[in-house]
Amino acid sequence: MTTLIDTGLVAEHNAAAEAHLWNDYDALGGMLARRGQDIEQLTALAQTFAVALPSWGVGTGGTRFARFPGGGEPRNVFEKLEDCGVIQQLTRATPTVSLHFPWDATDDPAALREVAGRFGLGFDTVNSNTFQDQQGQAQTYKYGSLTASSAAVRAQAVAHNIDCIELGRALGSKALTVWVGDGANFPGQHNLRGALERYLESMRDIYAALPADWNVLIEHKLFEPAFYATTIADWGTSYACANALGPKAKCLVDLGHHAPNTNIEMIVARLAQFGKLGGFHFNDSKYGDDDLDSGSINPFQLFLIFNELADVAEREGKDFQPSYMLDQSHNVTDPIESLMSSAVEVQRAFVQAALVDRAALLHHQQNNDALQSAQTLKHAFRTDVSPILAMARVRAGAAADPVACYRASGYRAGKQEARPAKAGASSSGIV
Ligand code: PSV
Ligand code: MN
Repeated sequence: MTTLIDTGLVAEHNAAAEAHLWNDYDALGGMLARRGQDIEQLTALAQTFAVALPSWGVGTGGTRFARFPGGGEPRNVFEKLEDCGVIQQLTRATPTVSLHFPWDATDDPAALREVAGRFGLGFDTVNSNTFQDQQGQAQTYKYGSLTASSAAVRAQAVAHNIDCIELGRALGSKALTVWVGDGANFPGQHNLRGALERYLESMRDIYAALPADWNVLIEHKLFEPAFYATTIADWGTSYACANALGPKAKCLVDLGHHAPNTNIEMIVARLAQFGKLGGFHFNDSKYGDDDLDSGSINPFQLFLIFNELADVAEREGKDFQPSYMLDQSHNVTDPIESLMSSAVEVQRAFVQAALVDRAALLHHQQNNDALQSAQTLKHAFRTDVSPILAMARVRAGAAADPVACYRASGYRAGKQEARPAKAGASSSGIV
């Protein structure tokens, strides 16, 4: 396997961190033991955690207004894989990459597989893109794609999704994520029911092209770019469509795609209860900005989501395997640093949720003890599991402190020289 950051440097970094890490780990272990929890089991659990990287996330993203490219950005899908390889090497929590077509278009999927394998990476869900026009495309998506009033536009959008399935198949993916920006900007612009009927008709054709062991994940989003009525705006519509399509259709929850204050953990519980929770795009949001770093605004919400996931896992065991992906846009940070810290934040919520004393919680709930129920959750959330996460990384050969180690490696400065920006480079971020 090719290592992108010098392993000697990682070892040196870890050796310098180790004395303090052991002190903190032992202290936390003692505290957890008093609560009847085994730190070693929690560290082993942390090592099972995996979240996929969005290929588009390693480029500097942007807002709707501007993009401020950073130096040394990846200029093609191979360079994106290289950056993802760095994140995986230093965190060991991101073993797969989620590609987006046609941004990551390739006529040689075998080469992609080979390069990814070199960096210890596999491929997660593939994403289609019918929310912008591509060069040379016959029909425009200006007025929608899977829901368009034009049959020719719908056929083009369906064909693109089927191409994505074919590519994904060659890469070893097992699911297609479909997000469409289709909708209306004006009342009366389109018939609300008619648009959803056309969406379902298009999705039936895509569904029919799924291999036997594949899923299609329907991603909802409240608004943007359709500001009046987005066709797949909420989990209810997503659920109804997944249900209408069949067992291989599930719902994907992008945390940033909800109105402020929405109870996302309840959406998670509902979708799981009815067997339709297919996956996540993790990020954070304050107002309508849907792609902030995971856990940067509301880490308690992230914890509460994982608390629901722990509840489902307890009920359903190993059959419950939703896809975990990050989906963020980085306008003011180094994307590699943001993705590493987000992966760690999601892993943190996963481990904190495992600290919840579920028997005590059930007891308090049954006794209608609202205060103690809430305290049981808060007790787990307030526990700083950083030493567990660091120990899990060090034992896996990753970095005790991924961002510090990355900064010390000079990787970005090296890439600034090796990857001079070129005009018309492939889109490496969200613009
Ligand atoms: C849309 O906002 C979204 O969340 C979808 O997942 C897209 O595929 C992704 O962002 C990239 O634009
Ligand atoms: Mn998303």
